[in-house]
Amino acid sequence: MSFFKRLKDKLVGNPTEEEKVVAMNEEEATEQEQDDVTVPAQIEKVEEVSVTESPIETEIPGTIEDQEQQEVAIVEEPEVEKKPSAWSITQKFKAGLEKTRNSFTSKVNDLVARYRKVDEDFFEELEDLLLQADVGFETVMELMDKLRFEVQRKNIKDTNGIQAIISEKLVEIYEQGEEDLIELNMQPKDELTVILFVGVNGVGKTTTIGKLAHRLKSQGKTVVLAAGDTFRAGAIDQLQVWGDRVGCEVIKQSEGSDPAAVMYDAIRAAKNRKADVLICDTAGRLQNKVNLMNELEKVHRVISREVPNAPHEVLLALDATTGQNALVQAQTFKEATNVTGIVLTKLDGTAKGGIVLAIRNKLHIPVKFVGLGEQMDDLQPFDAERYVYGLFADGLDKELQNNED
Ligand SMILES: Nc1nc2c(ncn2[C@@H]2O[C@H](COP(=O)(O)OP(=O)(O)OP(=O)(O)O)[C@@H](O)[C@H]2O)c(=O)[nH]1
Ligand SMILES: [Mg+2]
Repeated sequence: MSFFKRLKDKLVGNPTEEEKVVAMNEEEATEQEQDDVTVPAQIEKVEEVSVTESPIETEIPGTIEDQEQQEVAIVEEPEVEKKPSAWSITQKFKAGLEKTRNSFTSKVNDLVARYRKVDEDFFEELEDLLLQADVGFETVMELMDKLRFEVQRKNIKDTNGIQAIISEKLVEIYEQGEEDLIELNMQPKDELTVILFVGVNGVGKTTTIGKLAHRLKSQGKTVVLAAGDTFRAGAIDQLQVWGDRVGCEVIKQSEGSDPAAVMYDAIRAAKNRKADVLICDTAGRLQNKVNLMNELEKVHRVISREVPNAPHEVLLALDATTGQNALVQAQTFKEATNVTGIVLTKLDGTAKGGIVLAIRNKLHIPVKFVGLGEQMDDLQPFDAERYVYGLFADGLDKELQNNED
């Protein structure tokens, strides 16, 4: 099967007529929320959209109310599995990667227009652009080798369509091997799965816990949250707000208490309630790094003593907007705990979304989820095809149309 056929199947899926209507309604709702964005339901109709204001920088009046209404609706029907259509998930990646696309892809387009012919100078400039987008040195080198080889093999002379080849090769690089690790390591039915979140302060741990709890709840799971950040004032309340919003019980003690004791309580409570998943929040800031790492070790120890083989996931939250610094943080945490996956938050807030590829290549820890915005359903499992589509949406729309079967 050709790359584009595969890509199209993945991005658009095979929606039933009913799903198409649902997708269109969802997209209309999004349009109303975002006001200035047009999101057509059919790939053939995708047009260039106007620049959306970033949710980080702007508060749209009414958004909070709208959000609350949506949340109430979700809390009322927790048992119903609302499976979003493939295309609506694709659109989330497209929206979340808008900053990167506007910065990186417009430069690539500019390059293509200036060069027309593929030659060594073109490759060198492209290499620079990829490095600027934080893709990471090794990945860029690997990609450039693949591109040169492909261009030679297919005897490609002009730069038209080079975005499509870059997309294909990026997916190829990302998908080498570790695909299966993206799924969360969930325990069989009737057994408790424990997920521990770690990361420095402000990266988005607590917010991501809320979003993940919402995600798991909408899959019909019972989720309990453990307020393990007893250090920062307000952290416990923040988790409680998420618990109320999503409809999950939050196990907590007073500020300043021992986080390991909170975990102990939370595990007992989760077992008593026959919960499917316990998600544990932790502090991102302590007096010093040694304290932070010691605390994590202790928390880890208590969890694994109470539940065999737990924690089943240790998810490290990294803030995509911190660029290469995120890689340094990851190294530190990797040394202190057995990190099983990364959640890359705030991908929507950076123009250097290439960091996903650098993390994968440098750390060999799978990026399990990406944060594409601040709404409850803006946490998505990482998906190389959708990510690449987010980078090159406009160029790829044309290719996908040309490859109609
Ligand atoms: N735009 C955007 N903002 C996000 C995302 N994830 C988290 N945030 C925001 O990042 C800020 C910090 O998030 P928190 O969840 O409080 O971070 P934390 O890691 O728990 O921080 P500490 O509790 O201080 O350790 C909040 O304003 C979130 O709304 C995301 O994917 N996109
Ligand atoms: Mg927090």
